[in-house]
Parts: sequence; structure tokens; C-alpha cells
Amino acid sequence: MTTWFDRLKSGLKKTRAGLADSLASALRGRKTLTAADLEELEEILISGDVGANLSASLVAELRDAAKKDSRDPLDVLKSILVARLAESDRPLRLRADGAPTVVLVAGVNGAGKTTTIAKIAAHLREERPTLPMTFAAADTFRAAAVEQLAVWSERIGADLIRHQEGADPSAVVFDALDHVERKGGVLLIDTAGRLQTKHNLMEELRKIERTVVRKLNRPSDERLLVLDATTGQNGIAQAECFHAAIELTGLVLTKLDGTAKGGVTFSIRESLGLPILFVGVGESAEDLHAFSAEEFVEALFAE
Ligand SMILES: Nc1nc2c(ncn2[C@@H]2O[C@H](COP(=O)(O)OP(=O)(O)OP(=O)(O)O)[C@@H](O)[C@H]2O)c(=O)[nH]1
Ligand SMILES: [Mg+2]
Repeated sequence: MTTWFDRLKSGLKKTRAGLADSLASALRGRKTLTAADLEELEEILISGDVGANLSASLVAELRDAAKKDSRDPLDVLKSILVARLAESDRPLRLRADGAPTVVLVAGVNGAGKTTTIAKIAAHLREERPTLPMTFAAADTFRAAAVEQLAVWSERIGADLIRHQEGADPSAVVFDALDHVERKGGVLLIDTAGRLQTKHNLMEELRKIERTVVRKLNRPSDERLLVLDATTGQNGIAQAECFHAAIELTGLVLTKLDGTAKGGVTFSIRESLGLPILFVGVGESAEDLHAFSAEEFVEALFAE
């Protein structure tokens, strides 16, 4: 059986080739780091989608740390990268007070929202076989979106709350909240993904969140943004837009397997200050996993 680490390692293959291997050959075994070395390093980081500001600050940190640290400079850089990411390590928060946990999942078209919901639910099902789970099909924009969620709900054994195509997404959420107030457990809300520049989508998300607040007298427990890693630095602008609308609590970074831009993980973490809860490296449920900074950096630089 392939372990998660193997999957992560293989999912990060392109980023390794585009970023980690170059970093390793620039640093491994070096006794001293010259100004030219550091400059080269910064270029590698920037071209690996780590972002200009973060790249400069990582290089400065490495320059200072390498003077005091006798380890191989590559290991020093790895420690720095882990430290920068580690603040973000936390699992999905499930409520412990018996009230339902509400997870709102947002993101642009095709980012992986619906499949992420299915994958999270599949994991929860395995860990907590008796936990009631409900999906709210609040992507009422396309009938196919509801059908996709319906298939998953049957496979996983989750209840599905749905209305007809074109219905008000907030009305679906209202009914779903009604359902979980009785049933308890976890409610995962799937939303539409029309472009973030469209005011409508953001308005719709705000309205969904307002519905939760009105009905439960508290905000949703998690407001997750699913980001497609292949969008690279553009993902940051996207995330800022969603954050302004619904005050995100965390990120899910999907499709790391499809890109050499996995370095964006570091700049997303740094510029948004939001935890990365899950990363995805493929289409099956086993390809989504809770994020760990240490594991991520280890897998990225694995030989
Ligand atoms: N390779 C790869 N594919 C993924 C990953 N996550 C999701 N996908 C695929 O991306 C495609 C879109 O996923 P969906 O979950 O339907 O995306 P969505 O955000 O719900 O899309 P809309 O509902 O159209 O806005 C599907 O074919 C998924 O299998 C991943 O980590 N790696
Ligand atoms: Mg969807």
C-alpha cells in the first residue's frame, strides 16, 4: 500500500524538478555562501513561484542562520522553510460541544471544492464511522453540480440536502442547518465557483454565511478556500478576494501534482497568514491529506 508520504512525494515531483532540485544543487555541501550564491538562490526561489518578497526574506534568513549553524546549508534552509510553514499546521476543527460543525467550502470554478468535500467526508467516515454527515448542495447553478454531490453522498453515506437547479443557495443552506440541528454531526456546504471578480458570487457567499449566523447564532466553524495550486501566484489575489467576503479560516491547496509551482505553498501561507488544512495531490480520496509542514518539506526535497 502506498503511504501518504509516498503519494505526497510523487505528487510534488514537478515542483521538485523545478525548485527543490535546483535549491539542493545550489546549496548541498557548500562550506560558505557567497553573495553570488545567495543571488542565485533568490532567483531559483522566485522562478519556483515562492514570490519575490518571501524569496528575499528567506535568503536573508539563510545568510544569517548559516553563519551560526554548522549544518549543511540545505538542511538549514529546510529548517527555515518548515518553521515558516509550521505555524499553519492545524487539523479541521470539529466541535466538541455536541452542536453541529459547519464547514463552508468556497473557491473558483474547478478548483476542487466538490471533490474536496467528498475526500474530507471519506476521511471522517473512516475515522468516525458513526458521525452523522450532511452535504448541502448550495451550488445550485448547474444541475450537474448537485448530481456530482449526490453520487458522493451515496457512496460515503452522507445525507444530501438539495433544491432544484437555480434555487437560492442560502435556502438550501437554511434547510441543511435545520437538518443538522436535529441530526448533529458535520455539515459540509458545497458552493458555486463562478469567477471571484463577479460580485454575485461573493454576495452569495456572504448571504450563506449570514444564514448560518442567523440560524445558529454563531458563524460557521470553518470557512475554507479551495485553491488550485496550478494557478500559482494568482491564487493569492483570489484568496484575498474570498477572505474579504467571508473571512476565511483556512485553505485547501489542491492539484499540487499538476504543477511545478508548488513553491506557491510558501508564499500563500506567508501572504495570507491563513493555515493550510489540507493538500491535494491527485483525484482519489487518499490523495487529500491533512497538511504537515515538516512532511511537506521532507517530501519536496526527498531524493
Ligand atoms: N490532479 C488532481 N486533480 C484534482 C485534485 N483535486 C481535484 N481534482 C480534480 O479537479 C476537477 C474539478 O474538481 P471539482 O471538485 O469538481 O471542482 P469544483 O471546485 O467543485 O468545480 P465547480 O463546481 O465546477 O466550480 C475534478 O476532475 C477533480 O477530480 C488534485 O489534487 N489533483
Ligand atoms: Mg463543484
